[in-house]
Amino acid sequence: MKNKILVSVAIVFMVLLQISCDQNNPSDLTKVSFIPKPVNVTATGKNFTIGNQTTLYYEENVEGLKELAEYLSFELSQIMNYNGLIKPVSEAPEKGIFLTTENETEILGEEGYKLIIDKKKVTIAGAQNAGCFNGIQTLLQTLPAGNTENTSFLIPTGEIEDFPEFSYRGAMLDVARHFFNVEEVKQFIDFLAMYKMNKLHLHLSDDQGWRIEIKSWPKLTEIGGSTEVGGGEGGFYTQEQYSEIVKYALQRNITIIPEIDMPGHTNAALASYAELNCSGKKTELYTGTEVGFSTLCTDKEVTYQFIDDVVRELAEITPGPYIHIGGDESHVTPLEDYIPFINRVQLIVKSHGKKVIGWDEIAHAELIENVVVQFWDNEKNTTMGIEKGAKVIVSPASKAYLDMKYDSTTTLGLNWAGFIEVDHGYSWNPVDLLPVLNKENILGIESPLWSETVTNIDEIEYMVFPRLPGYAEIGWTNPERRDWNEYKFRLAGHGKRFEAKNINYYRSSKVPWE
Ligand code: TNX
Repeated sequence: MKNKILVSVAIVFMVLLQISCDQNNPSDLTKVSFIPKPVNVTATGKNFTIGNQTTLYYEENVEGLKELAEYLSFELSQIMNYNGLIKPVSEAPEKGIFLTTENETEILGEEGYKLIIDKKKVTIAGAQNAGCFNGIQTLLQTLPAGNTENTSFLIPTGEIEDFPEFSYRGAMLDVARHFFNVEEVKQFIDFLAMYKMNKLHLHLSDDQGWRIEIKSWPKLTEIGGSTEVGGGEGGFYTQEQYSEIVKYALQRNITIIPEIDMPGHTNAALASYAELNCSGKKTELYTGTEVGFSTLCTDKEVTYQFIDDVVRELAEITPGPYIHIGGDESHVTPLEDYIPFINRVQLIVKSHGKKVIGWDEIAHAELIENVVVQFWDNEKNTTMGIEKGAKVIVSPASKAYLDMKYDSTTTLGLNWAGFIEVDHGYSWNPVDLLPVLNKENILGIESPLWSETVTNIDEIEYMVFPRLPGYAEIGWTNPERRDWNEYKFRLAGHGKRFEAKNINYYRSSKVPWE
């Protein structure tokens, strides 16, 4: 009898303990603040426990799945004292977390996935590895922003089926105006990965700096890489370092798109090699922030030899399909020189097996097949590009530029395209930007961070957060399912994540932070 009472007391005590531990007992999957918002979420009202020993299984003999399991394991170890095993299996396990690409639902496409959470097991099924990666990001968002003292978490059960609206979901980092080192670029890549963005455009050259080693033209980095806006010491990536960035990005489903801006925005090259100038004389290095004053000499043969060498070396270390040729703001290149120049450069890029992306001005040229025009400011150019058969990446400066100030009190950033508060940055649809744009001719969205005023990772974070998740959602989620007044609460839920990751974010008053 005594024993029975003791047992009952113990049970009551345990239940009470359980309830008090589970004050936020997360049993409704539909209540999780996912960004970007998934296509379909169904809740089944129970819990799965991720413990510090939960095994990560992956389907054997699928290239890349082991690396994805390792990635998940690493991410778990950042939010709890995780040290579970990673194991290949030939069929679905009974429990644990299971990564697989055995997926009957083809409609999920290259990047879609199913995330099935039941009481005993979590299954992440991607049609391809990219889908598994995206499923991992969604799973991570079901977990609270933890720390390494946590030993287990409860997550709600249910099922998610998800795939993106657009295949190109990117951001740009200007490493030319201010140089950012490999570690900083990796951090930036992690920000994109958290929100399922899959492209990082690196603006590798401009008037103020040349940032990528070109072995056949070594002075580009020796001289052209030696400074930056404000006169700091600048820097550049060796080809090895660049490859390290490419690899790090690829492990996170992110393609690097390198940009060499031309014929304008080229003072760093013109200061490195006299022969690239029409005058035959080197220019001075430039550390100011004006644009539109420099040009390669478009009627010298050496210019094309130079471009051929640069594109060849860059193509060799770039596994992604694109090379970005810039083409913007070439105010001192007469149009009659600009057009044949862009025509010829496109063929150079093609001859090295890559596709061309250029800012919307390149639409003045005759566009070859598969060219992508990046709309940043000019409707006429973009319309012309589409009429010439190009697809479009939308980066409207007044809505998507990460270097625009939030409001008049923001100390970093510029405001030539206006202020971009968090709600303004979120509340638009790519297909409604211009009459010519539609779902078929839009490849996707990119939000560029120009770095005239941004000098270190803290400042990058301040301009990027909390706007970046919004751009990620515009790229991923169908516009009919997006609404600022609902999104703002989900975004608020991510404030704690930013804090746990020590991200220096802008605490916009438009967001009801928790
Ligand atoms: C315009 S956007 C530029 C850049 C500047 C940026 C500053 C574009 C293609 N060109 O050279 O850095 O504005 O916001």
